[in-house]
Amino acid sequence: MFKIVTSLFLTFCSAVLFVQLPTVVSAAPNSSDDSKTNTESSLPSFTQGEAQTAVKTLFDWKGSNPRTSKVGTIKLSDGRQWTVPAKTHFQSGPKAKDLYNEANEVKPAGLADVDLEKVPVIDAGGDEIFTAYVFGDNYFEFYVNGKLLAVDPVPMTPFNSNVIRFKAQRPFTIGVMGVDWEERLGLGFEKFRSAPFHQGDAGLVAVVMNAADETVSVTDANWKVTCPHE
Ligand SMILES: [Ca+2]
Repeated sequence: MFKIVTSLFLTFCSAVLFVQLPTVVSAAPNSSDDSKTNTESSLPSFTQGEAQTAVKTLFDWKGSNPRTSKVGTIKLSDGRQWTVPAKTHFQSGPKAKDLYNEANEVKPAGLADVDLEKVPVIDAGGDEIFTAYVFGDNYFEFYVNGKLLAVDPVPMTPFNSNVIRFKAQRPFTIGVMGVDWEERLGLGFEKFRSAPFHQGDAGLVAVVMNAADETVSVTDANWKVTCPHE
């Protein structure tokens, strides 16, 4: 898949990306304790073997390129435990509306075929309307000022994209948690063609437009990224 955020090549971890719009002063969404994140990410952590599977099929896709979307846990050598591939809000969070999703037979030929007026506007605290187009390989959660607005409705396959409309007051911070799903839980590998242990990869691209259809933000080198596990 395409990747325009070069710092987001993931194997067995999730990542949180966030961007501060030009006049934004607030911190990264969902990471109010940045010092803890930075401290933990600077320390090595060790696991051995595959994780224990807790959820065998988070999303059942029977079309082309079906994947398992498993979730599990693995213990670290220091006694802590991680949820792998990541702790998400997939089961509890509001699902983002489909921009393109084979699983729901939503397959527009282009934006001209997308009726944005049917996409509800989520209140993120403000009056200005924005539209975000998001593609995550494989999964994303979209935040504004730390509030979860929507989650990717497809954790692994089929590859899909979404559109999210929201009202906000500038300045605000956009945050996206991206997860590259894995099939060899805890190892970062997936099954790919004939390879049972194929190294995973990841990518995420998002574009945010204002009501005048002008680009407000696009995932680029201005976005910051951290790679937490919990
Ligand atoms: Ca997805």
